[in-house]
Amino acid sequence: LDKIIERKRQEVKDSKSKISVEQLKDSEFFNRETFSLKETIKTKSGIIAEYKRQSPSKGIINNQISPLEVTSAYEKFGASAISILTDKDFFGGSFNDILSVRNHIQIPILRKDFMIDEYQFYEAKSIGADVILLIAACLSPQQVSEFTDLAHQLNLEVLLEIHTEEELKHINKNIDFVGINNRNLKDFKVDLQHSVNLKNQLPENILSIAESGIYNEEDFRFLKEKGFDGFLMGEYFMKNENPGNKFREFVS
Ligand code: IGP
Repeated sequence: LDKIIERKRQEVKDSKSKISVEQLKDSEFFNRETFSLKETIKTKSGIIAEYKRQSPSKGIINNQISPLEVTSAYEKFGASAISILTDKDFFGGSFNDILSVRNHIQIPILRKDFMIDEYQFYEAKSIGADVILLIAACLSPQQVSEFTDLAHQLNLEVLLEIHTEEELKHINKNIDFVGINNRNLKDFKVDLQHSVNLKNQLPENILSIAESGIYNEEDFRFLKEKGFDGFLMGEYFMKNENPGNKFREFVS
């Protein structure tokens, strides 16, 4: 994670020197009306289905099929939102993975990246995102609070990801969703029971999302029974030749 953050700082520095915030504000998507995951999480399957080409823990997952083909199937078969990785160096993603689908998708898109600088929030808005991820493991509670305010000014919803009891301190009343990562980002181990224990310590009435390592219906049903409102799933769908078909099977 430290390596990713270090690389991300350089990346943001480079982007800032090429494109100013003013230029980002001129993009065709900057002033669009966003879609709300707070709405679709209740009215659809609750699944945030991810387009993920590769990851540090798994290597290449699926680099053959286009974002549009996958995400339009996710939408058609009832996803509450789409998650798209935009990190290039570690996840093989790009802004274009969002840009190429934005005009074709009528549900929220989560820009999945490592947010460490205000500039990235303007960037997220300019490429057509509706929701952004804040990872507690790489931010202070103060940063979470400031970034949440900025995101809300831009009409972006905020998913705060936590994994430890210590990170419960990062939660504030303004964030829109708490995501509990079932996967430890340091050693990549998945532990669903750990997430349930953490969920039981959340403030009441906050929307909760179980993230990662949901690999079968049993995992899904277990987490649903424990009261999670949303489920972020990537690899289970993406490791198939046709992730959209896998999604359809899963929800039917
Ligand atoms: C999806 P999975 O195990 O279903 O592919 O996980 C998603 O939760 C995962 O990609 C993720 C992630 C992250 C990736 C969760 N938090 C933070 C990068 C950064």
